[in-house]
Amino acid sequence: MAIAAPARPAVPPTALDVEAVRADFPILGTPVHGRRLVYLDSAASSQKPRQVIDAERTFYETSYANIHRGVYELSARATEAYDESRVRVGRYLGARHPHEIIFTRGTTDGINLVAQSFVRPRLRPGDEILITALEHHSNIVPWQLAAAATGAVLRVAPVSERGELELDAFEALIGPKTRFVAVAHVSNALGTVNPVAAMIEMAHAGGVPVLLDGAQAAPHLPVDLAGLGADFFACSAHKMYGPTGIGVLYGREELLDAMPPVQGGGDMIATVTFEKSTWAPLPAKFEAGTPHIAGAVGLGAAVDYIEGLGRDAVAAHEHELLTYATARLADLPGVTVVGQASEKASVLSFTMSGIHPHDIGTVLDSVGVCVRAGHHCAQPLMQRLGLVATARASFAAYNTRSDVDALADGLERVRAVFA
Ligand code: 7TS
Repeated sequence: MAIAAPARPAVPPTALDVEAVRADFPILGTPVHGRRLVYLDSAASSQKPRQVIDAERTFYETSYANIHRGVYELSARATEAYDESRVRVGRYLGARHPHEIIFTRGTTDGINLVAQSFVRPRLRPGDEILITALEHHSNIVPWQLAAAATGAVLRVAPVSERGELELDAFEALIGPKTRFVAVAHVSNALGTVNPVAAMIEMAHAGGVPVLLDGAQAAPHLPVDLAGLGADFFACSAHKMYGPTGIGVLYGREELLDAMPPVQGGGDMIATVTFEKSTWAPLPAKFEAGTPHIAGAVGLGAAVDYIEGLGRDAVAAHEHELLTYATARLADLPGVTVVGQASEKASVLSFTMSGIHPHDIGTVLDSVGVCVRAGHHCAQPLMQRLGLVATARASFAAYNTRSDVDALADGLERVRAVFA
């Protein structure tokens, strides 16, 4: 859920039973440096609940075989589990059809697939690809590669000091040469939630298709892709309580149907001769080779897990934590919150005067608090804000107010160490 500008709140009721949620995550019982683990780096990767770990283990123990290998019962069971996950993920993201869900290695893989298969063949010298100033490198570099190969140009919509997209400037950059728009739904570095519905409408008014980088949206916000009218959406299971090595590319059926495969191999063909091959229908066309079968099963369990908690309850809980954390950090001398968008999700970036973010991260680690420090794979955004790096706390369903208190106490210690 997007949130309004934070103020110190009263303790609100939450529909989420956080202690029950925490009990689902075995790793949270593991001490770090002899301290209780306070994991505040879920934007980089979330921890995994027993339900996901068990789903993968049970799959390997009872149903594992290669898929689409037909005649024997075990392969049929594995195939069914794999296909069933696609149905669940499609429902979770609001796809019209399960075959609009392509299993990939993750967000990066999905964006590169669209860049190579959909965008690059459509680019001529002087054509434009429009992104924004707050993109992750995964939503910058694939477009630079496509532009370099074709003579196209990358255009960048500006963001304000507060870390909000300048929507008028974005709209003004959509012109007759714009061939594609690619934007983060939620910024990983600042937590800004972009007004993607309006952005898609603006792009479509100019006849331009839109890809949403959904890496930080899929775990935290209700996402309805058919309702939004997004043309493509990419996300990663590992940020959604699921396994590493698997993600999803959603594409509208008509677009995916018209796109050539980028990898050739087993499973993606209809017929092969030495003269010519023809392609399997969606989604197999884009899933060459043996896929991450157990990963897909784990991802299916992960979306079931989030839906079991209730997506609105999770979003409300994270909203409350972000509001509380923003207020706690505002009380600490020398701490500046970076990114003050009116709509934010689950990410709190900050700096401390005179102390490098890596030093903040190292001292916090010594007291069991995990945060990310660095440019967050968003170097152009850091440059825009006149920074080299920030420290970043990010929240998930298993975090609590006492995690935020541990962060604030840890920052007092950082101050004392460097005083
Ligand atoms: N896009 C966004 C918005 C992201 O946050 C990330 C990963 C990616 C793309 C790439 O995802 P991947 O799964 O393909 O690697 N973001 C982060 C982060 O914020 N810290 O570590 C990884």
